[in-house]
Amino acid sequence: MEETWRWFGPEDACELKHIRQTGARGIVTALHHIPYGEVWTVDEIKRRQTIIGADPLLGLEWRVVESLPIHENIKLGAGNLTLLFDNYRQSLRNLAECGLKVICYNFMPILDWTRTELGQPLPGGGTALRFNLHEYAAFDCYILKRPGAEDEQDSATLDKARAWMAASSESDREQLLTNIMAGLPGAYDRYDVPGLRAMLERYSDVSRDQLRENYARFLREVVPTAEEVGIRLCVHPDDPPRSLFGLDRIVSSAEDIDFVLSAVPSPANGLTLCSGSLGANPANDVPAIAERFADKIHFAHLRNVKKDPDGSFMEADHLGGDTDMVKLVRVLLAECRRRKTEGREDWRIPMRPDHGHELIDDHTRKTHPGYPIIGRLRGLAELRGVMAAVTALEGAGA
Ligand code: DNO
Ligand code: MN
Repeated sequence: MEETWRWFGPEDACELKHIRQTGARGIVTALHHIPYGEVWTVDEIKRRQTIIGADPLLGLEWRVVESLPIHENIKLGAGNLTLLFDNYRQSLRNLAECGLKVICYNFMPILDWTRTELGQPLPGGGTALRFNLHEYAAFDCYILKRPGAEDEQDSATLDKARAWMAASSESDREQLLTNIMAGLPGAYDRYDVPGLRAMLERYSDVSRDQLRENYARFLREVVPTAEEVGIRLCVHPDDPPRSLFGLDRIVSSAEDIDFVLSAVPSPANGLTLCSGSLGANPANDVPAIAERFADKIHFAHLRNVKKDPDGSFMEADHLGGDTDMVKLVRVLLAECRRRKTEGREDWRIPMRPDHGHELIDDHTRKTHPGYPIIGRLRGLAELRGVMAAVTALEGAGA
């Protein structure tokens, strides 16, 4: 696999020279400053490429776009969609013209990855990201006060949620909102409580079937263009893979992925295999999902989670959670080998360590939540070891 590293752009406290020191050479980034729905121009794309390639000694190259975001109106099926589809197709053409072929996106309504806790202490002083069901429930039922939210929780969770509310200060509740919004990639994007309520209201009459249809329509509109220009689109699964705040999430299981890939069958319609996102649902057997959809995996996010019985989970060491990472890497490397034998140009699936713990002095740098340098470096180093061992045992060339 090709080692890559997510970089949030020139404002990222993780600098390009740091990335080179991790050993990764492929850059995963996006033009986060361009508002959702607008065209990524060739000029803007090239400007970013120039920055990434400025120091030839580093040998870095922009390899994966994460993400080319989908405007909320496309998910809602509302407003002037013709313009939004035209713009998305134009961005794809422009990216292809600049040599960018792997484009990750997601179809999560309103939010991106969602956690309630960004600094769960680890032995020795590091911290991890965590999703606590009772804190999520406290926010949904008693801060957001979403009608019907209490009916979705069992009584033990509601008791814990009420206890959390009783013990929390105004600033704890403000922090919970900040934590829930932390996954939005624009760094400064976030909704306040009234803003989130207003967005949820817009989704109130979008059923799960309608959301699926809106997604299928998006695929019908853009996949043919992607295929024509040689782009491999790859959807990132929902994180966590469950509905949140009454919003359906439709890329959470093997059945959902099958729906997406079958909606418009094409090599351009593929998957970002995110082991941490899929792995947060106990019904998902991540290596089996990877095996089933191997041919359509265009990008891999490797990380691990440790689940609690109530639906809470925390981000574990990359090799230490509930997903058998060695098994997963074997599946992915077998697919790389298979493609190589077929002479496919996409045989080296790009992978990146997805999220990492905040370790040692990571807290001194203002990196994006979930994306500290040392924690990810540890993850990449461990995964590199697994990849090297599997390659040595099962065949070179991947
Ligand atoms: C979570 C992360 C996400 C992901 C975006 C992709 O697992 O990888 O931030 O990058 O949702 O669109
Ligand atoms: Mn991911």
